Amino acid sequence: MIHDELTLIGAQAIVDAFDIPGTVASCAPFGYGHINDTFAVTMQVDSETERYILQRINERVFCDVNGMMENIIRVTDHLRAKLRDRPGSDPARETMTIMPTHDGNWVYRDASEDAWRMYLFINGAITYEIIESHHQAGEATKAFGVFQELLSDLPAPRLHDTIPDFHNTPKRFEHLVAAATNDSLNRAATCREDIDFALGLEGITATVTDGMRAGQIPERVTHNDTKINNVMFDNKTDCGICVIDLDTVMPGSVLYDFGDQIRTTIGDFQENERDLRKVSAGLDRYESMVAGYMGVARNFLVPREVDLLTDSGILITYEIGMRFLTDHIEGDTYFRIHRPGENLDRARTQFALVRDLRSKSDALKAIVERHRDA
Ligand code: ADP
Ligand code: GN1
Ligand code: MG
Repeated sequence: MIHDELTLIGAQAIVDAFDIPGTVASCAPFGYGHINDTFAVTMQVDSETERYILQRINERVFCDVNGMMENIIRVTDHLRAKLRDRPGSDPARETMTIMPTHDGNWVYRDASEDAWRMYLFINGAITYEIIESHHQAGEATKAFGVFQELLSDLPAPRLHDTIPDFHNTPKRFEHLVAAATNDSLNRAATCREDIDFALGLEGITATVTDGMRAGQIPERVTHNDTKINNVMFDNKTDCGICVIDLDTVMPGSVLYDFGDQIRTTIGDFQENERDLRKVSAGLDRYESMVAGYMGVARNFLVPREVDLLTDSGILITYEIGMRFLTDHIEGDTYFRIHRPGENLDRARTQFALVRDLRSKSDALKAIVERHRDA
């Protein structure tokens, strides 16, 4: 079944498994995620309506659904308990709420064995593919900073690694080399310059992994997929209210989290932008991002993490560029595409941003220095 093909009848059959009231009034594809199939479901309950998010979990990407859901339950329970103690917070809007099935599970398996889950819809809030102001940039980085801080005392045991080696940049590099060498679809010739660009940066791949191994960069509970459309903004206040898409919350480095925010927030262009002249990092935008993040994270970051904040943006943009390029060469089996060649376009956009960030690195690092101490 493809993403657009969930009929009302099909949706009702799935929704019936969940412990929520009413009948399905509408069900439509929702959002721009690359991995799961997401639908907004409106339930009619007497004369009222209530919305939910229904998702089919991509099990080619998330092989251990139970481990992933266990992580999400532990993380959202912890966030909810801490938010309840914060005056003025509304846990139902500031963290995800998972709806159980009638038989007490977090996932329903349909007749085809597809795995489905249901979240409460966060009303009165929006996600952006491209933000509209520096204010929103600071709000987004702050929201992820608060998320990291609230999870810093998550009790043991260690969370499951939902995707092992997710941010192991050297392994991502090796995967690209293998894909380009095998070249089973004969696509490498169409992107030789892009492959060469990626190969030329091998020297930076281990910046974070080596630092973690050496104990200079702490392992923390991190989100690992902090792109801008994974934070919701309140419609009225324009504040970042809820971090969503918790599938990759697991042990990691805050550097990859801040880096992916740089990648998706520092400019005014789409991830698949073909006009590479538009791919430019804004220094004022970065100032807002760093101010928003450091206002919270200054309390817990170690000096080495602050040193590497700007480099983390270069590193993860490079890493994700390699992942798009690898997927293009291997036949687009991982990231959802909407047109042939989209993964190659996405890779080229990432590499253009890597070039731009590297050329502005001194100015960007000076911004971090200005915000290092309160
Ligand atoms: P993916 O893993 O495919 O990226 P997400 O979980 O990020 O899927 O969901 C895709 C989009 O659906 C998000 O960018 C957001 O716009 C919307 N969304 C997800 N969860 C909710 C929610 N609980 N309330 C409102 N919108 C949501
Ligand atoms: C995927 O799920 P989504 O669309 O938020 C991917 C991220 C990439 C991102 C690139 C589990 O994120 O790692 O950075 O696409 N998620 C997974 O847009 O691979
Ligand atoms: Mg997402």
